[in-house]
Amino acid sequence: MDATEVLNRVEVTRSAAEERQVHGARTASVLGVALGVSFGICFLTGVWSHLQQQPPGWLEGSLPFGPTGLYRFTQGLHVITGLASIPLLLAKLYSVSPQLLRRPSLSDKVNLMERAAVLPLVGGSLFLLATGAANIARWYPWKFFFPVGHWWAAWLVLGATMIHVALKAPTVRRTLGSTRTRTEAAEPATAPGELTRRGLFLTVGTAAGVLTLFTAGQTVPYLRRLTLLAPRRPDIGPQGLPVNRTAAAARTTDLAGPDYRLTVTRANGESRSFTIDELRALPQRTEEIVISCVEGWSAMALWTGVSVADVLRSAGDGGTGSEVPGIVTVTSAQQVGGYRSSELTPSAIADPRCLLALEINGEPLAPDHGAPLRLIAPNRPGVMQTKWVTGLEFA
Ligand SMILES: Nc1nc2c(c(=O)[nH]1)N[C@H]1C(S)=C(S)[C@@H](COP(=O)(O)O)O[C@H]1N2
Ligand SMILES: [Mo]
Repeated sequence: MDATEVLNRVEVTRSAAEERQVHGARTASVLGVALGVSFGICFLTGVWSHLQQQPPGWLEGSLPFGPTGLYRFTQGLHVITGLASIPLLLAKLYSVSPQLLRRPSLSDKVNLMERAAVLPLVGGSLFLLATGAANIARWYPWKFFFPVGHWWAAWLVLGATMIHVALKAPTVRRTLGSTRTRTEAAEPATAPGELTRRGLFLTVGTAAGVLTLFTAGQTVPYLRRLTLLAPRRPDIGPQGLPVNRTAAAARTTDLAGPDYRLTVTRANGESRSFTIDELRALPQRTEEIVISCVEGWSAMALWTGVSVADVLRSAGDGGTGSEVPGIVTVTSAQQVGGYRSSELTPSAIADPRCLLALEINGEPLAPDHGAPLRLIAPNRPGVMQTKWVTGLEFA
């Protein structure tokens, strides 16, 4: 047996001794892989949500309009995986706490790099999960604009994760790979009174499971009755639907009077206004469309109104000869605060289910749902389903 072989043996026995423990490499690897999966799904669905809300110039107008409930699915997953990541991350931090607190060795370059990446990784992940959870509880104890902070932190965490994964992949492969059975035989028993690895996995699994089960009902209809921990029950609110910003908060309470007008303004400044009766005289459509808030709740409703395409057609081309609009901005009577306007891409406008709704489930819209007119379209973040609509403006 030569020196390397001896060293290899020593390494195997040492790692075997570590592995059984909650602070060992195997525990950290399993939790790391689980976190990788949940963070990965959370990241991809988050990027998707961001692209829907703030498409960069080169993408604007070319995002697929998609199936009706696509955004409900992706954003539901985003919030579910984000919440499940909380116990996973806490367990992972607990598991690696001895290594985290150990002083980095200045001579070991790889170790230094690993430790340097851990700082943004841990800080960024805690920031993402904390701000995300506060956001769905609609608690904003910070000064920055949530989507922007959340977005850039996600990229920081992605970068740090890539470095971390590259450096840790050999450990994960070693601890979860085929050598496991050989090393496990040599594992010492856990000290009495110490949390076993199995115990830790059971705890974190239960926590993640309970959190998911009791919040997913805000978007998964079958789990509705179990929606005990989510901030919203999707069936509670005026006309059986939650409200994020009320009419009072948006100061639009007396909009639905006889003076109401919807004004379509062309790029050349020409405009055409519609009264409620004129809108009612246009072809009416009734569509079942889910409203999916970025905060993870969603609710199905039956909406009746006119399609945006019909309104634009009826407003005419203003003598410009161009029937096909580019981006159209939907404006509202709300004067201050976020989400008072949104943009419609040509593919959204082309879909006849892209509605300006006058009714919900057969009743005129309640003030809190955007009376007298609100936008509702398939596969669209809730923040872009503009309420109290008063204008359509060509870019
Ligand atoms: N003008 C305006 N429209 C708005 C909002 C707003 O704050 N102002 N909030 C949006 C958000 S975040 C959501 S989830 C939906 C919710 O619609 P609802 O209150 O009818 O359920 O409205 C959207 N439309
Ligand atoms: Mo929302």
